[in-house]
Amino acid sequence: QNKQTTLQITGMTCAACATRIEKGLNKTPGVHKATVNLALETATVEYSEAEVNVEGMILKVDKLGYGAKLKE
Ligand code: 9UX
Repeated sequence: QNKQTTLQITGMTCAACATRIEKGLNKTPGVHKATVNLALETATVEYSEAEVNVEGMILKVDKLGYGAKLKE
């Protein structure tokens, strides 16, 4: 099942941070498409809920050295 969610990201300083997070999320199994908006500090992720969940995405962003939580 395809779903879309938006994460609130913290810790991004420059545009390359956004690219790093995008690449990392896009490499995560089950993520179809991740787009990071540096100005809004968000990541919009299209994913297959059978393969990955929000917790897994947050963990991935955390491993890359940034903070993430589900956007309110
Ligand atoms: Mo820019 Mo971000 O030099 O981890 S890549 S601050």
